[in-house]
Amino acid sequence: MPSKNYATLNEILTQTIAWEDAIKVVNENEKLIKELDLKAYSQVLIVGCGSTYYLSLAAASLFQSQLGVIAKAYPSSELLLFPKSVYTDGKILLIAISRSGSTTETLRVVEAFKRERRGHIIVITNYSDSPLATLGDICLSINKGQEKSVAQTRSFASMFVALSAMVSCLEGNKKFDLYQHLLLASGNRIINTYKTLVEQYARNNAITQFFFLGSGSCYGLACETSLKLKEMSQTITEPFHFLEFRHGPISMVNQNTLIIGLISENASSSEMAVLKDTKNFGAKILTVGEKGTDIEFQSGLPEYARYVLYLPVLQLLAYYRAINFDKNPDEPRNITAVVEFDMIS
Ligand code: F1P
Repeated sequence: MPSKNYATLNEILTQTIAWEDAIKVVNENEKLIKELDLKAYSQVLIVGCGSTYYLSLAAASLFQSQLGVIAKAYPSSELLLFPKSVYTDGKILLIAISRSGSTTETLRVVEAFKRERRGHIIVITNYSDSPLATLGDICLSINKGQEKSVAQTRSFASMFVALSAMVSCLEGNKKFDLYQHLLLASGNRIINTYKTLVEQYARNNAITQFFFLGSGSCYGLACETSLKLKEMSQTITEPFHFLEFRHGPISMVNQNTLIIGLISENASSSEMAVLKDTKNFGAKILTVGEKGTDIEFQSGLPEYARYVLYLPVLQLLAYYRAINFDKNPDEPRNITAVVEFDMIS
């Protein structure tokens, strides 16, 4: 058992309160969201840095597959340093995501986008009083997702729920609050049911390298949950798209490898086949998904509404790994909660 009362643990365990807040905030902004005419945009760009870039990856996949718009994710810095490789003619919908609302790259991107009148801006943040929050045509600020810890856990999940609810709202015919009860109850149940299992994996010192596999929206979530493990415990870990793993990375697999598979609904047989290959090379496997997996959601929710359920247990894996190595999960080495700097040009 952890000897100290770390904020990270509390933030992971209580995160469904922040999910609920996210749904409330989207409901409050429903009219403005519904006024957006997606057909009017040449593309939807979703940007952030670090965790919020990975959130953008998951969200872009969700936007394009659910709403049929061209949606792309970029790290904010790419729009600043290589704008021509990103921007297209025509009106753009920019979704800027930042827990703090103060990250320099994201702020500069939004300011330039506004100045150049490229289209409309939606801001997603956890701080309604941040500089970024004032720059959006729509601002979804989920204040209950705020954290004391450096690594994003409940903040990330809360902003992801907001994006999922926004997709629902833009689809027009569904209201995300229909799913609210099931989603929150499933989140709490999954945490309680599986926290001991993930703690066992985290404390297994025979495992020295972790790979997170995910495709579609699960790729962004695989990147994020791998980042959690890296940040909190400095463990060797990388994310990959499922089938990409066979094209080289599988060479890394040995008896000390854990492969974590974020199993999707439609591609599960291909995903399971990749995992079987890695098992033949000695890897241990931990699968997460709606059913037929080691960690089962059993939520009954449509896939687009339940992606957030992958997060809490995999965040806990990172937390317990940090504890196992006697590291402070609240303050990972070498990083700060916000990266602010003077831009050179
Ligand atoms: C982005 C971010 C965090 C990360 C790190 C530095 O912050 O990359 O994801 O944990 O500590 O900043 P934000 O723009 O989402 O506030």
